[in-house]
Amino acid sequence: MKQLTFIATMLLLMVSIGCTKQKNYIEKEIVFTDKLSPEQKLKLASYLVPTKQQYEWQQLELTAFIHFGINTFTGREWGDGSEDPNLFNPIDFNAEQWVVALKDGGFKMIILTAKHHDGFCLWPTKTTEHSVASSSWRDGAGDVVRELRNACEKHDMKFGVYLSPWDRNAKSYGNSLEYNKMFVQQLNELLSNYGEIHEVWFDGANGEGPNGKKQEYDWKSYYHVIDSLQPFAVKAIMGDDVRWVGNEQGLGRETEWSVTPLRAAIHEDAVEENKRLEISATAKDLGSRKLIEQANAIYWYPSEVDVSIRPGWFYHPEQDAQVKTLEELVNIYYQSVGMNSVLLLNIPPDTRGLIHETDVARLKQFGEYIERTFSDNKLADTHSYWKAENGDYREYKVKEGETINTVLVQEDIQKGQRVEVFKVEGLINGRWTKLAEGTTVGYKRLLRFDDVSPEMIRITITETRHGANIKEVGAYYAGDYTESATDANLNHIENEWAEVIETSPLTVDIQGSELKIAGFTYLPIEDSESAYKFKFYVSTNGKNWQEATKETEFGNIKNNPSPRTIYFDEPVNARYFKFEVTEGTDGGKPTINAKQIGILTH
Ligand code: FUL
Repeated sequence: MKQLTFIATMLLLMVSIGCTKQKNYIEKEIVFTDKLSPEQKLKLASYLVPTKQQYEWQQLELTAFIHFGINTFTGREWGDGSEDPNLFNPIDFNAEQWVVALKDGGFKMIILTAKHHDGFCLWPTKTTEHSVASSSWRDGAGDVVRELRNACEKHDMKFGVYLSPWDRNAKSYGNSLEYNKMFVQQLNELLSNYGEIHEVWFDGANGEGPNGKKQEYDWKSYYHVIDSLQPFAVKAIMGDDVRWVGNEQGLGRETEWSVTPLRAAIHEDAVEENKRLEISATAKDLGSRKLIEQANAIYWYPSEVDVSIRPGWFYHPEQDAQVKTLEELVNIYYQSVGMNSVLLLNIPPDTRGLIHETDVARLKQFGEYIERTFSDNKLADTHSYWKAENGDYREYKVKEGETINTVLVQEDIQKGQRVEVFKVEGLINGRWTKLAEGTTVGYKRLLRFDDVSPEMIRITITETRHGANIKEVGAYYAGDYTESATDANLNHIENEWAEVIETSPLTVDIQGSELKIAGFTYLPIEDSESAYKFKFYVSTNGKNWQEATKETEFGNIKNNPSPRTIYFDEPVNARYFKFEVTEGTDGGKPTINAKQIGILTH
């Protein structure tokens, strides 16, 4: 830290005497001294740049998540750790099929859930018996991590691991020292035995251990293991190289600064400092001038947008008709890659151990669409690099007769992120017309507008923190989509309980007479507290109730408010159901808050 403060002061001196050679850029972190004025802090912020591995990661643009594990076989989103390892049996498992499908989609890296919150390990770890080694899959000799790693090697795909710190199976969880030892050993195994690892993903979900004991994670030791064994891997989410964008819906920020005072969990004072600045991963503003003025330190901490191609992170057969449409995926692309972020799209393999045919086809469509659109730059001019001060602009000739609806701008982030406002105009019938306006640019910014056929386009850098280094400008035509969204049927009977915003429990006479029911569905209302823990009862007479399912929680529903389906072990005869919410997502008074509740008959 001390050394960085010194560098920051030296750099400032050099900047203020007009010396701006490339070597003056500072990687990853600048600690401000007390004496700096707001202007000086801002100037320093414009000299902050990514590390080599952060820059390489950013250039991948499209990365993929694979959520696969015991939940694939139980239908849950969050397993509770009590699952029988024998449930894991992907009879047609084929990692190469995953890699080829993702390659077709244009993806450059795959991150596998080597261990999710249920603690089940997809490799034969020495740390626990709760792993593939205890399953009948390949007679206990299988290793998902190894097979996926090999397939990635074969197809020139980068590889990363998700290792959940929260472990609902480990007996030691909550006994901080002991569990940290186990976690470090798991990391050691993954990072020593499977070749190069390009990203290590530590999830932020952190629950209570047995007896309500809370686990204190030893982040320092975890990072030490990564830095020693895989120094080129980026550390994501609870790590300090890659930041969670703040939602699981595929939504980037309109104004996305990779330079931010947001402190990652790696820093001991992270909670305190982020509180002082009133920021968190979900904040709208993470890098404005105002924030930088108040900051004690700033980081190159770029955003990663994670979202699933299906409503759930894990595969659920009832979501086969809810695979995101091409249009939805393309919108996500614009909102992530087009908003200075890397996209991390999840594609969950099914119980066969294969990526479902619908998802494979959608990935291919997506890959082709992006390739078709962005390999055809409609600008006639070559893109010379330019340096822009406030108000500077450049004009570019559009190829004759071409229609465009997207403009791309890229900053040379190896010289910092600087643009604060810019505008795009088109010369149409001899008049300059405004087409779009944006705030931050960063590594890549895409702006969309209605179809136009201008003779030229003009990019104006309206405001910049310091001379902006514009590396690339392009104009494209993004064509129509061939298919439209299909509405999933969440209810098998005619009745529908929609917009139920009532005090729990909700008691319902289903249709006036008894029927056989196999399960129920719950669709939360977005942006509002929803049910997290629940009980679901049925009755034939409205007086005597029986619990219809052992399931009692909608895992991860706070961050991913997707439709939930709960199937009972056996169908039951019932005329009434009673849905009781025992805990809400925000810990408030439990209310039903459903957009829709449905009853399943088969
Ligand atoms: C979340 C987890 O709780 C989800 O289950 C999923 O793994 C997602 C990517 O991160 O925080």
